[in-house]
Amino acid sequence: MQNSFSVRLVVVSNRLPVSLARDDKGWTVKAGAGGLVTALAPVLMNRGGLWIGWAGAAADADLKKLLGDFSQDAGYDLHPVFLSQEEIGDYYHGFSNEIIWPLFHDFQARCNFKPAYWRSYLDVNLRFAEVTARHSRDSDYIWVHDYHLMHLAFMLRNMGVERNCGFFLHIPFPSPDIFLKLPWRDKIIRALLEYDLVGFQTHRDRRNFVECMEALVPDARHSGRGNIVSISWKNRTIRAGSFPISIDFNSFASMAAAKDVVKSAEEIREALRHRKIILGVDRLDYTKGIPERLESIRQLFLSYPDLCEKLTFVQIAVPSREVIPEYLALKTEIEQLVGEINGQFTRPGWIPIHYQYRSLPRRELVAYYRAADMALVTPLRDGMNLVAKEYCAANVTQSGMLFLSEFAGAAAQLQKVGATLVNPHDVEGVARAIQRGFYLDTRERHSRMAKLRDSIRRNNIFWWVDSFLQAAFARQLDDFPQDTVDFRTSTYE
Ligand code: GDG
Repeated sequence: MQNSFSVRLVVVSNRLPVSLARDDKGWTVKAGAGGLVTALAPVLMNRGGLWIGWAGAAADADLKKLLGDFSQDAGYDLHPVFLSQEEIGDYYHGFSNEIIWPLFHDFQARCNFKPAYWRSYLDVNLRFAEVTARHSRDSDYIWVHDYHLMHLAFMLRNMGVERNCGFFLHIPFPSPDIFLKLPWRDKIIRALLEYDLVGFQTHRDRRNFVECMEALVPDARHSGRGNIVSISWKNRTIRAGSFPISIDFNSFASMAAAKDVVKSAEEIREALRHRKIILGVDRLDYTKGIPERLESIRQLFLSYPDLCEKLTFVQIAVPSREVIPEYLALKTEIEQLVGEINGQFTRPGWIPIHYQYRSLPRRELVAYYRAADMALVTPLRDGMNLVAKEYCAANVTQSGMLFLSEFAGAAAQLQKVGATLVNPHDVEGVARAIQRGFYLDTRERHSRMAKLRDSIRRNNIFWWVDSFLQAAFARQLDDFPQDTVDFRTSTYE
């Protein structure tokens, strides 16, 4: 076993954790604000490390220098991988987002199984592996993220480069009846077995993975039943576990309590005339169930007309993958539905649905979380869903309610601690749940939200990173301040 204290961490993901912009004066680079960067940055700084990923821009001498300067400030190195326009089309939009994304979310009819996509995916995984091999050493731990890079460990091994490698899948892993439709199923399942540790969001995803493996790799044997199972294959031991991802709870809670955010939240409530606010926040993606959610809102006002003028639904849809035609079609569908429902129910001084198609600055998003009386998080399928957790963290008044799809990974953890589970396809059921929520006793609401917040506070993003790396190194680490992680009280779901 490696001594974890001497191990440097190499994170590999499709995108580097920075956002780049270019104007007449040249490039500017800003640190990414996502939960993953927040959680991994202290680990990378503490033990030294690097992050490898596509920069989101074409190769350019200025950009390389800028990333170099940025690395110095960040305290860890960033190594860009450059992709051609064709590779962005075939590997990223094609294989990753027109095959794996729909298939792994159970949308098999949306898959475009184009052989050219597969070849590009292999080429790009090889390029990532080459960059990883060049910039890492034998003793490093390589942590690869997500479905774009399932073949990275396989490529390293083929190149004769031995590294201890872990992989975490941020999206669901499908059951065999769906996975077996993938033309490259054997190669992908075997490529995943080239990792030393394979992490999933939930027990269910891990179980699906093991079932697919049983169907496709008869000489692989597995044992154990807890969070982590052992797999023996080709004289190696591979471990597969569930590690539900989370958020930086304290940062959302303290932002929600900040003066300017309290003021913005109050302004939002005032603009909506202090009616109860139901909130939806998603990337505009067909997995998020936005049309179904809008139908539930229509059903709510049809079934319970007494709630008209008492409730307002706010949907924030963040532009995403706009080059894929299906995403544009979905945008049109949503706009039509919003127009139709508003046309049906609007009264003087009250519009039932407020729809915003844009990305909000983080503080404004948190002000919406704080202002909302209820959050409607109803994906048709989701690896975890961080919006559900962020809403609870920001609900510092503990008066809000979370309605959560039973098909979100977050349901496994949050259903036991106060989330109201709904089936997003059942528009009458969702409408009924909201109506009951509207009249729910204040004390009951407080008690549920307090339990939700407590669970998310304990199982936060630092706990997640730590539990993955503990499994990787088989020991506890000391990368985080002690008050951010409490291992003894945390449980996996
Ligand atoms: C994938 C998996 C898994 C949203 N609107 C705005 C905004 N956001 C931020 C939220 C949240 C993130 O985007 C969305 O995270 P989700 O988890 O909900 O969804 P995916 O993007 O699909 O993420 C998912 C996740 O990976 C992590 O493993 O949970 O299942 O699909 O953090 O805050 N941020 C800002 N403005 C917005 O308008 N600033």
